[in-house]
Amino acid sequence: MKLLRILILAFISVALLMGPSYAQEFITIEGEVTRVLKLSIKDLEKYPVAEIKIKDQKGEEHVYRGTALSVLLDSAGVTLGRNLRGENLTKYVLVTAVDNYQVVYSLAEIDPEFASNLVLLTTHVDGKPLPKGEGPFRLVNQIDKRHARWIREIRSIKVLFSK
Ligand SMILES: Nc1nc2c(c(=O)[nH]1)N[C@H]1C(S)=C(S)[C@@H](COP(=O)(O)O)O[C@H]1N2
Ligand SMILES: [Mo]
Repeated sequence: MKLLRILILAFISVALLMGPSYAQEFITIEGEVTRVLKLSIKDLEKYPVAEIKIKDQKGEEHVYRGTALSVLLDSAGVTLGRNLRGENLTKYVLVTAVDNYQVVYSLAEIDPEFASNLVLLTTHVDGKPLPKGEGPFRLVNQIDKRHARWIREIRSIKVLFSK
């Protein structure tokens, strides 16, 4: 009986250490980039951390942690900052999830030199990895009052020209 208890405890500990099992473990950043990025949660740890403390749709406050999307796009060579002008301003970011849900952001609303919005590629909420069905990656942003663009289970992030 004691052995069984130890086995069950060991199993639970291993399951907790492994974290949630996701439908997809990585995302790609592609399209109008100079370098395609394929990122897992581990890869994202190499980038600077940013947090947003914000209410969810139910009005409950949470701390979302991840990396600013602008930092990742910059690392993929996307036109931001001084290069975000002229025809580059017609580029948009198409985000696709595992369930084929899609949302669009414009580059200008992601770029901190343009907008005071923070668009965060999150991996953690309240100190824990995003739950199954939500993670490993979810976009959260400061500005939207409705959270329909807080896209869960992201599969790809594509930068595209609108013409
Ligand atoms: N992948 C994916 N993300 C999604 C959706 C979806 O259908 N699929 N629905 C969106 C909508 S319409 C809302 S309101 C929020 C709801 O977030 P919640 O489930 O955390 O409350 O998730 C958004 N993210
Ligand atoms: Mo929604």
